[in-house]
Amino acid sequence: MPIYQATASAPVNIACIKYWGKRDTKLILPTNSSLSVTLDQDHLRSTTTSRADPSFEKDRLWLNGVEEEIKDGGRLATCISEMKRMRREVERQDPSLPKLSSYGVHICSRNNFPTAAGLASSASGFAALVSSLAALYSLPASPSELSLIARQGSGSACRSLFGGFVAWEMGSKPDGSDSLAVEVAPREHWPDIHALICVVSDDKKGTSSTSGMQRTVETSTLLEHRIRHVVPARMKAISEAIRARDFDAFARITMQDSNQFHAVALDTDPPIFYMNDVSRAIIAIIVEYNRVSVANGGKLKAAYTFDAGPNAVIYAPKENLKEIIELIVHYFPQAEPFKDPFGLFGTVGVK
Ligand code: 2P0
Repeated sequence: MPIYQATASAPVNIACIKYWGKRDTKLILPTNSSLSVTLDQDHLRSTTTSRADPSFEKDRLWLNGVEEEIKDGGRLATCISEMKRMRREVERQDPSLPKLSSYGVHICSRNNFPTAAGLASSASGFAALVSSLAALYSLPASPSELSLIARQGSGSACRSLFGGFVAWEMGSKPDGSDSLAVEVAPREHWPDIHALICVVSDDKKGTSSTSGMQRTVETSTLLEHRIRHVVPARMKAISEAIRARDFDAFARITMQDSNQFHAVALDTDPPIFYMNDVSRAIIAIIVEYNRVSVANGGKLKAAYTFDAGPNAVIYAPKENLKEIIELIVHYFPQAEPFKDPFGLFGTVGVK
């Protein structure tokens, strides 16, 4: 009996223009476009193996060794059934192919970063899941086509189908067929940009992104302004900054958009607070670091951004990273770069 099995991996991505809000919660269609950088370090990835076999009675999935329930109509079930639908189409066109779409599939996924890093794993997880099924089923699908499916697992996952600088275009069609990820620039276009992740807390976050963003959609008046009048111009401006490798503009927009995302979280009823005192201290350090540079006739040297939790991600040209880590260690003497599995220029714990 032949073995039908494939393995794929996908990295974490961190948004510069934040996704926050859905116009369709079932199809996961966003209220605004977003843009992220896919982190290319080997140590921040999900790796997923899928196997199809006629003896498998049902689809099953293990995450970090623990079996997860695949609920009917849930996000996992949707992604798996969409991939099987694409496989059926391939089998219809070439009837000599084995009917893998009718077999059960067993999926085993692992994150190589500790949950303690407090990083969202749904983005890399669903991207790796969709990539491994695409390989198993030998689908002739582009990353953008696969992003349509990963999006239905978790919105931000659609951006992890590409490396480098990636936009998730919100689209306008009710069926979501134009709400997909596109490459703005490959990683090699701007290899000088690095990301430093400051682990402020590894607690599970108080308000999940999924429920938090819908509360914002229902109650925030600021969100409407952001969607209509702010994000479209920012998407354009940051894409241009990336193409021109203009770190000053990239940094300014990234920090502005992180600030506005946290402002709409605060504008939610009841309010959502994702940052804590350590997060705000990191903002102060970066603001001052940039102020001194500009006061001396220089440009911005670093950009902070925060997702739905207190951990900071600092984007900076490589030449500034050592200085930034030294600054953080100076203000947080207990901070210690994780030695394993993170290298010095990867993650620093500032708890
Ligand atoms: C982002 N975040 O663009 C934003 C910034 C958090 C803050 O995408 O409901 O886990 O699974 O689509 O993708 C978090 O939202 O939410 C997120 P679902 P997801 O990265």
